Amino acid sequence: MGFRSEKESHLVGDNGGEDGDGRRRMVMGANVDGRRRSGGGVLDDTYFCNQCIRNSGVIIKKSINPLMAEAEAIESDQNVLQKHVAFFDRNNDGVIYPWETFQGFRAIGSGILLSSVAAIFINMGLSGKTRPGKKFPNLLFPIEIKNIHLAKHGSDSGVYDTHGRFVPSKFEEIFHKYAHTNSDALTSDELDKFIKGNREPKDYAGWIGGLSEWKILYFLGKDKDGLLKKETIRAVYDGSLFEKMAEEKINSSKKKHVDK
Ligand SMILES: [Ca+2]
Repeated sequence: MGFRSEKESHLVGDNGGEDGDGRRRMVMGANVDGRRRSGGGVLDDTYFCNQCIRNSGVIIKKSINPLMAEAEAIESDQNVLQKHVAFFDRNNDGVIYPWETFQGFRAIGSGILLSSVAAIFINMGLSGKTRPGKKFPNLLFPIEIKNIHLAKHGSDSGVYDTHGRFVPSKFEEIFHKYAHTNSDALTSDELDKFIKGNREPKDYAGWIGGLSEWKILYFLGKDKDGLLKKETIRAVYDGSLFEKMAEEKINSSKKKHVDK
């Protein structure tokens, strides 16, 4: 039993061939220092997402370049970002108005202040981006769900690709890089490092977007030990967490009513 060094892993894992499960892997051209070339250019390692798989006691690093991540995303659900926000479309008409954002936040247990601030900033911030070609802002600040991928900000994890599709390898990368205390959860400090690690230079709007989203998620989704679990984060990406939280809030209210 043993673990290969990262450099060895690159050499073993990135030159194509078969992985330990006998599946044929196709990898774009690789050179010996672990940096891959595509179309004659050298791409920085940060463009690649590494996924560790355990096999026979050996960790093999599978590196997936953007083209492979794209292919992976196509195979998965194509409307995950739309699903993520659909919970807030309270009347299912494809458009989210500020009062629906407010109602959605209240439904998952947020207070009136947070729900109000979220409704104002989210709708004012995203409405115009989801209405391409419209010269004048709609003062009701509607968010059109079909175009929600256009509102994706920078300095994020890359788990949604530019089309709003879920990229599993980028999701796994969060935990490989930052979940050191528990392999399937992030502590508050680890979450901060993750948020800072995503930042692109001078992308201040992206910094604010990422910080506020993840801090709100941590505030609402952490467990009693202060951990933001992998399954919670996974569920927020497809929006199923919101449905679950709303259900729990209703059940909690019913229980309080019965106990009185
Ligand atoms: Ca609506």
